[in-house]
Amino acid sequence: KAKDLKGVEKFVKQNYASPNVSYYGKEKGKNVFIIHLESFQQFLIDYKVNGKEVTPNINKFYHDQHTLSFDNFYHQVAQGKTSDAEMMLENSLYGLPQGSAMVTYGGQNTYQAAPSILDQKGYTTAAFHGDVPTFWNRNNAYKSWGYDYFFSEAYYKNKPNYNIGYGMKDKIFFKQSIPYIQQLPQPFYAKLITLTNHYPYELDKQNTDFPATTTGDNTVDPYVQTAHYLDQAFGEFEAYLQKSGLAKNSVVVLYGDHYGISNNHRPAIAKLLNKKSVDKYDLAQFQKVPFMINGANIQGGIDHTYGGEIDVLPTLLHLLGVNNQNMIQFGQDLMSKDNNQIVPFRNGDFVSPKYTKVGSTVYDTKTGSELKLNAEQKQEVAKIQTYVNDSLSNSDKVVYGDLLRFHKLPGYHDVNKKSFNYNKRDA
Ligand code: GP9
Ligand code: MN
Repeated sequence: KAKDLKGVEKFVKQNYASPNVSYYGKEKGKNVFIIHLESFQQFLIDYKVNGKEVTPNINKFYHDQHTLSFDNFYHQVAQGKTSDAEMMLENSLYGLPQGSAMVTYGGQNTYQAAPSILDQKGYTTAAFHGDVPTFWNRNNAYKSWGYDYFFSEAYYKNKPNYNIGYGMKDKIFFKQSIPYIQQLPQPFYAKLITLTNHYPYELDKQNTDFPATTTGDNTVDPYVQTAHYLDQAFGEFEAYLQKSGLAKNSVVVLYGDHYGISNNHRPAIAKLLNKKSVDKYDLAQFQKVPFMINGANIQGGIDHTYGGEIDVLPTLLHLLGVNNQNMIQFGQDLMSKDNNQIVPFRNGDFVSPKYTKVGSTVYDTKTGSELKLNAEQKQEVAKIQTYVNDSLSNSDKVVYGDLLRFHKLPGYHDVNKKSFNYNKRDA
């Protein structure tokens, strides 16, 4: 019901983080590339096997003088995995406690998502992914989010050796996406979702030129090999962006959607991190994924702000000079001085600069030691917990109740889902 929106609006307003003047509108009108790095964890950055960097191209991008890179950025997905990440990135709404919001509510709900917001600022919007369009209900959710185009499997030439593991190989995917990108009227917002670095981390012989790790866990050890392949694929795409001149008038966002190595592999994780063992604190910190924004007008560097996927949309909108003050978004601009640096996980756990809470245990984020809370600390933790719970439950209210259909945004009109057709038409 419309009145359910009132409480949600109040929460969002109270937690609005105003833009940072040194970033607001800095990349106004630029093209945007969102590059979704499948199962890519932060620990891979600058990680070496036998003295060799796993991801030299991504590392170079990470340290570029025009890349703002976050090293305390966490994925916040639950069962919806990739789809939860997409939901957060494009809507600043959380996935659901069970299942996938994109599957259950992607088609029917009203959204005020990145593609439709930018579309109404003159952008062309397109999503690229080498899988079938029905996976995670993308074909319906993307219409609700306002994507003009969705280039999925049928748009890509396929041969038997083009696939490995989960689907189309990333190098082929990027290469074949280029002709479509070249046809997009500028400015555009383009999201490219990679796939090869997906469990079970399979690669063909010709691409296996990188050593596996030697933890002895067969599920874990090939992970760096597919990550290395993904890095090469990104390197080739980045080279195209430079050569074509697109890099100069584009913002390139890189992010990892979720963990690749699940918590079931503790002994292997310990070996990878060069530790004797890992506890719940270590596993919480192991949920870090990369988040980087590159743009010609961005003064780069490594930023230690604590944040997560829910924060990407407000951050990006401010960088593009889009006012989100009246929008229902649950994240906060990571560049904002008002940012509260609380990272809620879907199960109610959280990370903040001071406290990391896992189940009923609270750790000191800086040292990793378990805390016996004094009265003052108890109060601080309770306050953070209230924010976490309210943030998740208000977001859920929006999704379950389809509340955005009642939320009128000045200067914005609802998406006409019927105006999109993602079927491939023969040329
Ligand atoms: C499927 C791909 C994988 O198209 O995006 O999703 P995941 O299994 O990582 O959630
Ligand atoms: Mn994924």
